[in-house]
Amino acid sequence: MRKVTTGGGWPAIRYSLKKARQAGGMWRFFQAMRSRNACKTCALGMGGQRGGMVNEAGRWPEVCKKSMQAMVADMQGAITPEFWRSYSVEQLRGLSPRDLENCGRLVNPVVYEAGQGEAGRDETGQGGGGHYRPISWDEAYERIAAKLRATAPDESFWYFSGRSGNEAGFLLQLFARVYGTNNVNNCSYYCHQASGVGLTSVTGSGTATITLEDLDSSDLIFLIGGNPASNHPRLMTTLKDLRRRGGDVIVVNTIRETGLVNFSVPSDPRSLLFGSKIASQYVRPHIGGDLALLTGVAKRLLERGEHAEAFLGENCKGWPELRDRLSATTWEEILSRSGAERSAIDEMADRYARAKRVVFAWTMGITHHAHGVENVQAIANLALMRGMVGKPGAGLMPIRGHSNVQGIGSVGVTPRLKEAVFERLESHFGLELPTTEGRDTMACIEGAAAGELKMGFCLGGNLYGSNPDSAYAAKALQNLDTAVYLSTTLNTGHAHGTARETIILPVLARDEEPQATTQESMFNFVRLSDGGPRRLEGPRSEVEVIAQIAEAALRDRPKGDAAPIDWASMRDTGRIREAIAAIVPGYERIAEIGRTKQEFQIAGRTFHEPRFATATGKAQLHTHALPELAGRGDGEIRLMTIRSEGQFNTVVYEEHDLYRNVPSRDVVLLHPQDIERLGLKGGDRVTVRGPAGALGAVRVHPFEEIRPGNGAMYYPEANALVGRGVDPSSKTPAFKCVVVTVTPELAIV
Ligand SMILES: Nc1nc2c(c(=O)[nH]1)N[C@H]1C(S)=C(S)[C@@H](COP(=O)(O)OP(=O)(O)OC[C@H]3O[C@@H](n4cnc5c(=O)[nH]c(N)nc54)[C@H](O)[C@@H]3O)O[C@H]1N2
Ligand SMILES: Nc1nc2c(c(=O)[nH]1)N[C@H]1C(S)=C(S)[C@@H](COP(=O)(O)OP(=O)(O)OC[C@H]3O[C@@H](n4cnc5c(=O)[nH]c(N)nc54)[C@H](O)[C@@H]3O)O[C@H]1N2
Ligand SMILES: [Mo]
Repeated sequence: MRKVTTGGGWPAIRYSLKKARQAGGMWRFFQAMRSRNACKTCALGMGGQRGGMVNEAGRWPEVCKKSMQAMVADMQGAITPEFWRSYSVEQLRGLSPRDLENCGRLVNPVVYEAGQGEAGRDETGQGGGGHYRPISWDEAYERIAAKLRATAPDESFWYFSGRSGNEAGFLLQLFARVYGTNNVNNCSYYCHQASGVGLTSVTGSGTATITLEDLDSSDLIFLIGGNPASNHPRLMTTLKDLRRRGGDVIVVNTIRETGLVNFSVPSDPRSLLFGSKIASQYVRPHIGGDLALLTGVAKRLLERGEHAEAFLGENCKGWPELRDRLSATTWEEILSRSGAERSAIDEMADRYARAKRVVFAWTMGITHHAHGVENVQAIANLALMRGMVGKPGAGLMPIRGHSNVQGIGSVGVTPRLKEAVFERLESHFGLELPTTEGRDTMACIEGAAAGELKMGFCLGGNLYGSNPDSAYAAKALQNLDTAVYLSTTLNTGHAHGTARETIILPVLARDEEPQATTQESMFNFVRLSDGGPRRLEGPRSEVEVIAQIAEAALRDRPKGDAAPIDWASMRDTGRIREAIAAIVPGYERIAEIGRTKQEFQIAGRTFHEPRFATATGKAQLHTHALPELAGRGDGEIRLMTIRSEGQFNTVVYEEHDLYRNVPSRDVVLLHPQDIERLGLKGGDRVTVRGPAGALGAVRVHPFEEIRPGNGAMYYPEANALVGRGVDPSSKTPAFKCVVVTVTPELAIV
């Protein structure tokens, strides 16, 4: 395979053309890509009323490979009734994520009843030769409603991915609470929850403090623990422009990612031909070493007196404590717990001290740790030390994952509602809502495993595939009486995350919805998706399905207890938006958006002045103890689980990882020094053992780009290894820090 030395570029363009052909021709495909709908993949924000492939600043064309992949997947043909007869659940379990996605679009409600008179089931009634079988919508609704009526509300849980619109998210959480539970959560608990918790503890608001335009006037961006060249390629245009303006990009990443060194922006001829340099400085700490590294940069600024003493005194709380802690922390501790060189830390501090408007951006390399919240707070400390939060062109920017994960959180898909939202929900609808604690995502899986939960309801996503400890997750979900999935395509969750009764309901993608829906970008910008013509007969609108189930399930509630909500009227997304406007602070303008088409910035979240959303109006600094690096024992490797650019989360589109030059996914990426240390050779078959289990027949792939001592494997496959330990503050698993051993497989003679 030819070595790829730049991200993006011609391979990305060739790929677009190939995808267009698969989608039934260029015209059909680009019509779909250009429709007025928010892009389906990441939350950088694209599309909406300005048309597809246009960003919030009006720039066009902004495309990326994965948005094309997602579009082509939605443009597939239907899964036929014949398919369900041919493939048993057992056979579906043998299919790869890619095969399952390629089965086509779900168009019929289907039910699987584990062990119903089938041979081969085990003693728990699972497995065997059972098949999903198509049922009518009416039967599906009645079955679900009957199960809900028979289940105690707190024995149910409700998981949401970040793909659905605000309307479906709001409606389903409302139904779950009226039904009687706060076991409502979203994929954020496995993603950016540490950012939300960390930012709230600093500014009083859990999202980015800047808008997209702010990036265009900044002169330094820190890019920490993320690989936007693959995962948020549109950000690369911004980084390229910043470098052309003479600004700096400091990348902090355990892997030297090709596209963060050099990237060819497809829509820019000069960049496409010659490539654009991205990183001005590239620092590679050990996995989990960021907290110590960031503390080191802060200490250096303090030692040189380059911090903004007046800003810290006027606009922040906790500076004396942080100053004392930085002084007391030794350089020895900082270097040994980060793995960074002193010279690199000094250079970072120098560049930072020279810059005038600085943005700090980060992703999963920061949040997927047992100290994820502390990582985020350390980033905020560093930014506040030079007054870089609370002015234009500077601030804090978690680069979000799913296209509407932030909106789902805003409209109430969290176990605990913000006080204002709780009160307004009650008064707007005249309800009394449950005040129980509500479970986060991992607590739901553990509750299911313990038999405390009986019913799971998932709006999109792949709870099984995204979960650490796959074997445990499968057992937990299989321990449920009923699982309901609202999905567009098949995934491993439908095969392994089966309950005694599993029902899949096929839903429309947002660009097929008969009514408009809304999504919130990571910059707190709400956009309107027009929807569009349905591609296939069968799937239904998410809001319609939710409203029907709510109506059926609550129909027989005794009067006085039943909520006075007219569920049938809630099929109208405009009605739902009126409720959101009345209930969610900052969302008032959503009431009119269907009519005016005026997309808007959510009030109260962007900080261009140093007045924050905390009780005192000041930002809060935090102090931390520096964690020891994990996995330093003999024969141990500190392992991160990561994405390739040819996948979107648990959906794998391509076997090879183009930018990292890795031909297949069944590999462990190790530095040649570690391969030698462990007595292995490139290409060896090995067993990798982690806290949750072992994976066999893994191939050793020599990978110079990773910092020695650390390894990488692909998610979701590697979830067989990842343990269930979570960050105590954000409940996020340490997906990026799994201590493993790698041992050769004995050749079978
Ligand atoms: N193509 C594509 N795009 C996507 C997705 C996808 O699956 N495919 N998923 C979407 C979603 S939901 C999300 S959340 C985002 C995820 O976007 P990213 O966070 O960029 O994705 P990951 O693959 O999890 O990569 C984490 C990066 O962090 C680095 N890293 C790992 N551990 C550490 C560490 O301890 N310290 C530092 N400094 N670096 C570390 C890795 O080398 C890697 O470059 O992408 C979104 N966009
Ligand atoms: N080991 C490890 N585990 C991880 C991670 C990691 O880096 N390492 N990353 C974590 C992260 S950041 C995340 S966000 C989670 C991802 O967790 P999830 O969001 O739960 O998973 P996805 O794979 O994005 O879900 C894909 C499915 O969503 C459905 N879908 C697609 N579009 C729609 C739609 O419009 N409506 C509906 N109803 N369904 C739709 C399709 O059926 C598709 O199969 O995984 C987490 N797990
Ligand atoms: Mo994510």
